[in-house]
Amino acid sequence: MKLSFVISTQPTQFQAVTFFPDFEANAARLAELGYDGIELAVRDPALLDVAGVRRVMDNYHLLVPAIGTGQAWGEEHLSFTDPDPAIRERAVSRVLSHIPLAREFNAIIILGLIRGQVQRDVTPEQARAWLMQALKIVTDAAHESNVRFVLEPINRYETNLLNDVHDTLALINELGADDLGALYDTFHANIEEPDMEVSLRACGARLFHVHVADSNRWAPGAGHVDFARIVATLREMKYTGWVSAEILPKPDIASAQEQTMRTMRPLL
Ligand code: LER
Ligand code: MN
Repeated sequence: MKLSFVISTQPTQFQAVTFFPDFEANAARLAELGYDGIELAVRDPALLDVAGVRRVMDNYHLLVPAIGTGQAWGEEHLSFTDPDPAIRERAVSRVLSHIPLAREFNAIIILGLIRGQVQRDVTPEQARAWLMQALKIVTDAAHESNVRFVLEPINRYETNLLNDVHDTLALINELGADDLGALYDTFHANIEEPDMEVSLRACGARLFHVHVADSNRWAPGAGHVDFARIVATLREMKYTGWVSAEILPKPDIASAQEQTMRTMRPLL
């Protein structure tokens, strides 16, 4: 399994995807620490110097396993489930604009908070139907490009729509697109899942991507998640994909990156 670290390419209020103004210096540092890649959190691909990112990644022999879209919600409140059809359409267009970027880096696209929330005066059934519609459009559009998506269960304090693996898998299976899988984030799972190992196994072949953070969203090793058990389970599942650290820069970013490497590398 390969190890990556999540970095935002644009300033963000979301603390677990630290924005590094000097992307190159940070890529150099992550490469030196032994990371295999950088997961990019990209609010708007139109604002990204794609050739510049490509040059830096190639210089340091780093890959881009995944591209996050959550900041389009965090910074602009775009979502697939907004009652306003114009906002839903903008959210879909935005994610469609992530497809060429994902293709460029052979990366997966993460659909996390961009799904939105069940808003006031909207039924959960309606929100789910809007979400299905959006997922259908983006997966259909990406099919020819061979770009895959992951839907991420996110804990109840961040959204009221799809908090656990069970509900997320049900929706993925109902859509039935081969190129939509699940993202398992140990931080969210530690809050929502009765048994982290059981829910991880339940993802089976639908598990396309993994985020690691400890119970406090600090680096693995700083809380009480049992990463040895998680990785052993991934191995038994024959998971060969990426494990990506999406963590708070605590006590500071350099220590968090080092601690992630110290904890995760021997297990992978
Ligand atoms: C994203 O991967 C995530 O885990 C959320 O908490 C925020 O988007
Ligand atoms: Mn995550």
